[in-house]
Amino acid sequence: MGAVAEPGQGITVEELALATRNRGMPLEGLHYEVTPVGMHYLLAHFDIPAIDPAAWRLRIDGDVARPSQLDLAAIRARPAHTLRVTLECAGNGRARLEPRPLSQPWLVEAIGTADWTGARLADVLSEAGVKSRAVEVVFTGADRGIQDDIEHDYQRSLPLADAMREEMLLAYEMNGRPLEPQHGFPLRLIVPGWYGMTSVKWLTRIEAVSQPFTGFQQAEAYRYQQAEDDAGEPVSRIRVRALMIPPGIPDFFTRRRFLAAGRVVLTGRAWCGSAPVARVEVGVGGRWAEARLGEPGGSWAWRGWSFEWDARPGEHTLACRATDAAGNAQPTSQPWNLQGMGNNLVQEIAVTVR
Ligand SMILES: Nc1nc2c(c(=O)[nH]1)N[C@H]1C(S)=C(S)[C@@H](COP(=O)(O)O)O[C@H]1N2
Ligand SMILES: [Mo]
Repeated sequence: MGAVAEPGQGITVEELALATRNRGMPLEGLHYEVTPVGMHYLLAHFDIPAIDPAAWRLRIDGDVARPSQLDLAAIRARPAHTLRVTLECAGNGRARLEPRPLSQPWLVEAIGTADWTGARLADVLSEAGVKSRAVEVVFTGADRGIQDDIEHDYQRSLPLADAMREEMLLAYEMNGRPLEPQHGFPLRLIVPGWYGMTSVKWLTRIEAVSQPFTGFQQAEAYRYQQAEDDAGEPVSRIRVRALMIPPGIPDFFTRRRFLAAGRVVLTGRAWCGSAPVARVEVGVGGRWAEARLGEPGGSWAWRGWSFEWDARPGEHTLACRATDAAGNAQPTSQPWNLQGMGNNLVQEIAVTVR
């Protein structure tokens, strides 16, 4: 885990190959409270499995009193719950770190919000009768690959108490339609508030275990660590972040923004996985002022904000930063970590007002 680019080294062909497979949400997509499915960010470590829904089964076993195999109809037959959830990849912002961790080179676009519909994980676990010695629940996807020379199925675990929380969903619909193949068809876990890696796609198995799970994507990947020999802290909940829709019009290649002088309404959205968003500020040339918050988007989704700016001719740097109800604000300089996780550095946009 944890190769980094040489100082000044440009994006490598391997990073480019990952970036073309795993796309971000274009920032103008912040316009939509619910991200259209085709604009939602996408991340798959390995290949997108082609699953025959008629043959597919979900195995529930391990430390449970009543192991079972459920087909899709059995899961759809349970009470359906819909939650609006903002997902963000833990690697969002990675490509802005110096030195740059070599992996999927996200800038800030690894985000999206969807209405996820499915059965409650807690209902399914309760029915299975989780034994008292169980400490975690392990979720297995149908995808398999090699990372850091270790071949494995994509797997993540949750502590049992988290798995039993009422917002955890076994989702079969995204925005009212069956999941698309790339988003986890036919069934995925949705873990509101946590970075995306926990929301295991293409679920095939849910296993209650009596020892903490030590698979690659749990024990090696997704840790805030400073060096290879640093065990680090596990990555879990989404750190507070605000993003702005880049105003005006872009230059095709540089993406620099151009706009006419006068009153401009800057808008964007802000979210946090551990506490509600309490405030958003907008910075113009380093001077910060309060933005107006829109209606809360529910417990797990982003919240809109807006700010009126009297744009004067010249070159400007616009920024936005959010603070959560626990007082955590986005940093203006980012502490580095080896895997490039949880970088919620404030977004800056260079604009020319003419
Ligand atoms: N089975 C499986 N589940 C997975 C992944 C994966 O590679 N395999 N990637 C995870 C990561 S890192 C993220 S950020 C989210 C992305 O979900 P999305 O592509 O639907 O936006 O899926 C998670 N679930
Ligand atoms: Mo991710």
